[in-house]
Amino acid sequence: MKSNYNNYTMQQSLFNTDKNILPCLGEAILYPCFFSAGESDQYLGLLTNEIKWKQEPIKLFGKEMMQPRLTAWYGDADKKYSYSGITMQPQPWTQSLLQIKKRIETIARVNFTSALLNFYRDGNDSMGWHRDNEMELGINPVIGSVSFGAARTFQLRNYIEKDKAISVDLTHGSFLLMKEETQHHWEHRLPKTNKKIGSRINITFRVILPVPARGA
Ligand SMILES: O=C(O)CCC(=O)C(=O)O
Repeated sequence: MKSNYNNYTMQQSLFNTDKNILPCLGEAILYPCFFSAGESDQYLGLLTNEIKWKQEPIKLFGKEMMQPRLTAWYGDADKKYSYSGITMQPQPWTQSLLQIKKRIETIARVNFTSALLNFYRDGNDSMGWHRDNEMELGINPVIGSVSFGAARTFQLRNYIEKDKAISVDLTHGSFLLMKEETQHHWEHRLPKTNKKIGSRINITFRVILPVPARGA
C-alpha cells in the first residue's frame, strides 16, 4: 500500500504555523513568516555584505571538489566544526547574527553556540543529501534553520525508505526548527533549480557540545 505521505508537498500557509511537517520519527516545525518582510530585507543585505563568505573544497567519496555554494562558520570561540573532510574555525558572532539567534531561541528553547551559513548565488548552487548528525551535535541535534532571499525548495526523505519524501518552500524570513530524532531518520537537501532566481542565504544555528577528553 502506498503511504499517504509519499512525495507529499506542503501547501504553505500565509500565516505562521507550528505544524510538524514530518509524519513520524521526528519534529520539523515550519514558521513561514517568522521575520517580517522589512526585517528579512534588512538581514539579507547585512549578511550578504558583512559575512566572510568563502568557497571551500570538500571531500566526497574520496574526491576533492569545490562546494556548489559559499559558506561561513560563526559562533562561540571554542566551537570549531568538521564535516565532509573540512574543519571550520569560528568567526566571532556579528550583531545581526546575535539578534537572529536571540529571536529563534525564544521558540527553540536552547542556547545555540554556533551557526553554519550558506550563500546560494543562484539556482545552480545547492546542497546534497545529508543528515546533521555529527557527534558534537549530541544525540538529538536541535537545528534552527533561517532563510533570507529567493525561496528555494527544501526536501526531506526517510533515511531507509528513500521514496518517503517531503518538500517545502523555505521563503524569505522563514524559520524551520528540526529536533528530537529527526536527524536519525530523515536526510535533507537543497536541490538545484532551473528557475531564474536570485541569491539566498540560509543559516543553520546549532548547539555544539564539548567533546569528551580521550579516555574519559
Ligand atoms: O540551505 C538550506 O536550507 C539547507 C542547509 C543545510 O542543509 C545545512 O546547513 O545542513
